[in-house]
Amino acid sequence: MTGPALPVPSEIDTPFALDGATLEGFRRNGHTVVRGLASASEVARFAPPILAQERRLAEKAPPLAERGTYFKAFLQGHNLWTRDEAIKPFVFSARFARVAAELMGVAGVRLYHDQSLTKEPGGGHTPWHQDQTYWPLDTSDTITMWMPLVDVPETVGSMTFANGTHLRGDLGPWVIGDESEAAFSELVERDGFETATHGALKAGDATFHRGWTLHRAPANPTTLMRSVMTIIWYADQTRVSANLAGVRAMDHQFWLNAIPPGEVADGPLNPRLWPR
Ligand SMILES: O=C(O)CCC(=O)C(=O)O
Repeated sequence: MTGPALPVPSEIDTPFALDGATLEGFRRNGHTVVRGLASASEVARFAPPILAQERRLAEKAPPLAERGTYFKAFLQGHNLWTRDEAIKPFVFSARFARVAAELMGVAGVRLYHDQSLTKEPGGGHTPWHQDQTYWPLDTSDTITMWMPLVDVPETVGSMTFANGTHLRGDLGPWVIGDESEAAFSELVERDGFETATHGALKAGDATFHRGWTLHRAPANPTTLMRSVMTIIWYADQTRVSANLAGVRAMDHQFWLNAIPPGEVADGPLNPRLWPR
């Protein structure tokens, strides 16, 4: 299928060297941190258009007190690259996509979608969940980059991961909410999973986690907007899953152009971003 035109290569496409400990930690734990992945000048270039999209969402959102657990956790913007050409080189970055491929140990990756995740001042916790519950992709080679565009202090914090949960695959049917928090808290306790966080992050640092890695994030007790941009990729040549039940049906329509199950997931919103 024909995809979107790729932006003219720029600084954001230059390589970034990962060390052996990062690769090994990611394989073992299903998550890692890569500090300084985007430079200060790259954050200065891409944060303004992304934060403009975030403001648009914040203006339309009902007061926090009127929202349930899911909508208290974050404001969500999707595929911002389709809304503003200025954001496209960030989402299509060959550097980020190559890091994603190298961490997973796959030859190439395609874009699933991007997502801004803003935890507002006073925003609630993000309950335990597995991202891949939502994704109709016939692979476990899926990965999310979570990059703050502002410095995130310890008091706000980044995500907490349950080490090694990616190796167990699907841990249950729960989507993000009070039930997932209760069920997965019990599972983490029962099965003795160690939990870990990468703590405070600077703008341009990033965490990466696999689609089946169980994770959550703390509430935001500060007055800071926790502005985060995420990008999700999957291994090139991945096929659409036969399981389109529940929340997966919506993702299938939105992000995979409703490509039939069993066919290669290479829709018009899913350009191959590494290798170029
Ligand atoms: O930003 C958050 O609070 C949660 C993010 C998350 O769950 C994810 O990126 O998969």
